[in-house]
Amino acid sequence: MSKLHNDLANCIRFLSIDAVQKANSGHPGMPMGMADVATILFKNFLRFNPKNPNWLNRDRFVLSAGHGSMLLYSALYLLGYKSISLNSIKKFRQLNSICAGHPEYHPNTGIETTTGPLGQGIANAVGFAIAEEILKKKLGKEIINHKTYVLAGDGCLMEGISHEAMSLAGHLKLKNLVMLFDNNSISIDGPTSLAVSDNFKKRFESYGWEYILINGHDEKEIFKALKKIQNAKKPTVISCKTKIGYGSPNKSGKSSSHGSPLGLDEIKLVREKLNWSHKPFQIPNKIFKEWRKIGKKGQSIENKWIKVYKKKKKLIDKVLKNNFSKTLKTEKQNAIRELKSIATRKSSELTLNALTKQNNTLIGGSADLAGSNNTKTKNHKIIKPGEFNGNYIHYGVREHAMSGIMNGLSLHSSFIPYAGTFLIFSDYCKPSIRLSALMQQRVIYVMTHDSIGLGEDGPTHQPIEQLSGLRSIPNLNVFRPADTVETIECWENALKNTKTPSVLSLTRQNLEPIRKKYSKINKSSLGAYEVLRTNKKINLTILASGSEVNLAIKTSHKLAKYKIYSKVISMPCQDLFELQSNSYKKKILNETKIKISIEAASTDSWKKYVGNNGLTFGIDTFGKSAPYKDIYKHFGLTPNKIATESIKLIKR
Ligand SMILES: Cc1ncc(C[n+]2csc(CCOP(=O)(O)OP(=O)(O)O)c2C)c(N)n1
Ligand SMILES: [Mg+2]
Repeated sequence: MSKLHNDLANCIRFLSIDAVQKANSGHPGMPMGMADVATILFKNFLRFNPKNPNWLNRDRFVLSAGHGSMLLYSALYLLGYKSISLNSIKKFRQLNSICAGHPEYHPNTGIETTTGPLGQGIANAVGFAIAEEILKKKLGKEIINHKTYVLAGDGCLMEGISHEAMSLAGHLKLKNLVMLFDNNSISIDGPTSLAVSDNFKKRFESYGWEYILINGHDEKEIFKALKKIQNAKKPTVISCKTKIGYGSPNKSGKSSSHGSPLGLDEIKLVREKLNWSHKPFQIPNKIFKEWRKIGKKGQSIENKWIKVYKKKKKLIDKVLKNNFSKTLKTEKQNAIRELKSIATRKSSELTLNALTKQNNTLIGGSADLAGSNNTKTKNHKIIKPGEFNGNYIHYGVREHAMSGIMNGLSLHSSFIPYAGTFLIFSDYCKPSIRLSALMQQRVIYVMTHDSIGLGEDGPTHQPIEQLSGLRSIPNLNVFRPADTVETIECWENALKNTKTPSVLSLTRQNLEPIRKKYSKINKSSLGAYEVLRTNKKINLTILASGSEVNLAIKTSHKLAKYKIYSKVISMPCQDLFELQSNSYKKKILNETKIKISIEAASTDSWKKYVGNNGLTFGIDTFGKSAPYKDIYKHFGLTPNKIATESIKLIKR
């Protein structure tokens, strides 16, 4: 190993060691083990420009093993990214430091995605690689042609999401995707042999990946492998045999270096062993300059690129432009004219049909339920292995990877990913949905078969607690439209909220139209609004969403016969309702003392609106397998039953 290489790699090692020690928490083992690989990657291969972290054609580097965050922060600082100063490294894991415990996505900083939940970064990287291929087809390879590197550890590869994501990546032949596998055979509980005996070579090759095994501390082997994969024909994994905590006499190769400070005594020994006589956080000028030199080499490459970009700018702007409003307005007018009783999943398909007629950056998909989720329209072109001139992805039965991949598609540049599964299987997507929300990505989850209304498939398929659970995720809009007009409006909201992901909860069963008059206003954007009142003066408020709005209307009319007058509030999005002014909220909620809610799901998220004087009509047990009208009856979700209970409540 050359002295220069050792010096460069040791900068990453000691910044990581010192930051973890100062914070008195964190993970030194991985950065120490992968410093050699990272150094050669950044020095010789990765194309990037710290002066413009957003450069469209940069190589993407994803740290899937997010606990090793100090490796990323050290590299970004050393390379000259403005986002990470030495001071922020000294504040590793402290309040408001960009150097958070695990990397947190911030645009334009070099931190490409939020990682920490193991395996997510792999799916994000697959999303980046797909985005790169699609964009290359749209804009040409002088504009887009870059690699996506993902650093993943044993833990990432144990996670189910890695199997899903890598299998799809192999199938699609994502040749610009490279995994750097930190194959140190150690995780928290000890040697990975406690839990894993996979044959990695066979595993990856069976996915259609190329597998290269190297010594992750051998400068030449690392260089050779990275050089070789520059012209790969399929995704590649470079399996780097490394020593966790490399350089630590007592802790290297052991899980004790994984996730706690090495301790001052041990750090002294590491300094001796690696010949690093510098004080904590001190990088000798000469080596620092070498790192900054590496950071500068991308500038001229980007400058050349900018010249080509400028020539093609008009075309690029045109290709990446979205113009949804006019289309959605026309769709709303059509819906009012036709007033069809259709399922909201069908309403969503009609909306998508209109949206996909024009050029835009929507990328659709489904986890093997295209026909049920109604996510694929006749205008879609399918993305196939090695063929990326399409806009629809058959994700296969891989809900978790699908969601993580959508995060990658969204983070990459201009794409708006949407994809479907059954609402019940949002549980299989949840960790990635949460990250869409945390990263403020406009990812749209089309979740159909959204209640007992799906009928005979029974309780395994009928969501109960999912809506309440999803509503409790911060910065996620959960939409449950009541008819076609609301569905169009909810789609519009999902597209307009560029920093918030959305879940569209849609029915399998047909619904009668609620909104029968055209209004320019997107009423769903208020989160809740009045759809009916049976008298000027009322003594009951009925809140409902989706398929139960019609039930609420029928109940309201029934109650009027007994001279109990009410208003019906359609509440397609609780999250947006929460953002309205106090006076609007009061107008909706405080007109009557007594309120009831109706939603064929867990009543949890309605209690806050209904309060102690009211009743929540819903389902707090598991569903049933039967024709759906029988299930509604079984759970007392009928106008008669709800009216009877409401009369009792009011007369109490
Ligand atoms: C989904 C998920 N489960 C559990 C954890 C907690 N965790 C963090 S690191 C880790 C072990 C990872 O082992 P490996 O990837 O081999 O990292 P190394 O010890 O080699 O640094 C675990 C279980 C996590 N971050 N994410
Ligand atoms: Mg490991």
